[in-house]
Amino acid sequence: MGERSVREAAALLAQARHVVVFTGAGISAESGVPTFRDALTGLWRSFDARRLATPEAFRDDPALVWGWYEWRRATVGRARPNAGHVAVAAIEARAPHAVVVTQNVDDLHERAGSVAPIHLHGSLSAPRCSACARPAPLPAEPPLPDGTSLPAEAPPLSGGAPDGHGDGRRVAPPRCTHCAGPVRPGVVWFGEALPSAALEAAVEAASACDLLLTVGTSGLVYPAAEIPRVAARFGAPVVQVNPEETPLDAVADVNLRGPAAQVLPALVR
Ligand code: BJW
Ligand code: ZN
Repeated sequence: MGERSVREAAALLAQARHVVVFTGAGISAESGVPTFRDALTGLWRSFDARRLATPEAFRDDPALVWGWYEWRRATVGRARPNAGHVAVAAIEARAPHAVVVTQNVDDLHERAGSVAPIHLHGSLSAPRCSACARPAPLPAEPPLPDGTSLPAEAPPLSGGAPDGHGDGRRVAPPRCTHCAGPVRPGVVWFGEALPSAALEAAVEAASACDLLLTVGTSGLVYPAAEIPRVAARFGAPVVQVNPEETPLDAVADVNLRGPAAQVLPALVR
């Protein structure tokens, strides 16, 4: 991460009137929330996240999928916003107009002080009935995460998941109080449409902004990955914060190669 590019990005940010901050799992990584591509730690390592995050997986094995999301909800519940989330809230407070658009299903932006971030992929804390779509209450006590605390010598699990109690992994979803259908996480799975109001608001903000800051996303999952591209197409400079190369390198005017919790605070000093 060159000093010059940090100064350049900070200057772009200071001049911008309409700012969009677009975030992905990488911004929560330093809070201890695994990124999506790293999400399968511990007990979950033998599963494929791309297969778990689908309507088909839930239909075939609701307890497996619900258990995975409950484990993730507990992980997020224990996590705290990091300096990157705090810097995003500072950017929002300073810019005349700012919109945070996140692909994350955690609530760490809100807990850092961001006002009404747009959640393109839903939320871990808004379950609903998979049959009638009515909102369902969250189970009162988030279970303790245990997938990461197992001894390293624990045998890897294969596809046929053992169930039973106390392994913190397979958890039968609650039943809807209206129709008894299985309750599902309020997130957007592969093959499902994004919430249309959220997507429209994000596209509108991106097309009207004069700076888009993209942070901690692999830029691989559509239509969310269009958001920075929309801003660029409408002529806004794009600044990217990511320790790795991504397909968005080609779209970004400034690439800041580093972790969000280090780079973002340097932009608002
Ligand atoms: C750090 C860091 C640090 C690490 N600091 N950075 C066009 C082309 C091809 C395919 C498609 C297409 N359009 C649609 C599709 C299909 C599909 C798709 O995109 N597939 C691609 C994989 C090819 N899209 C869909 O299915 C979408 N729906 C749809 O298109 O519907 C059409 C439809 C219309 C009308 C009716 C019906 C249907 C839905 C996509 C939903 C995605 N859902 C998930 C799961 C959400 C719930 C959950 O969390 O379990 O969303 S998938 C997963 O990916 C999750 C994330 O939000 C999303 C993006 O991931 P993200 O945030 O970028 O994380 P990672 O892990 O990929 O990357 C982390 C990054 O952080 C890395 O770059 C690291 O380097 C970096 N990093 N540490 C900063 N400290
Ligand atoms: Zn129902």
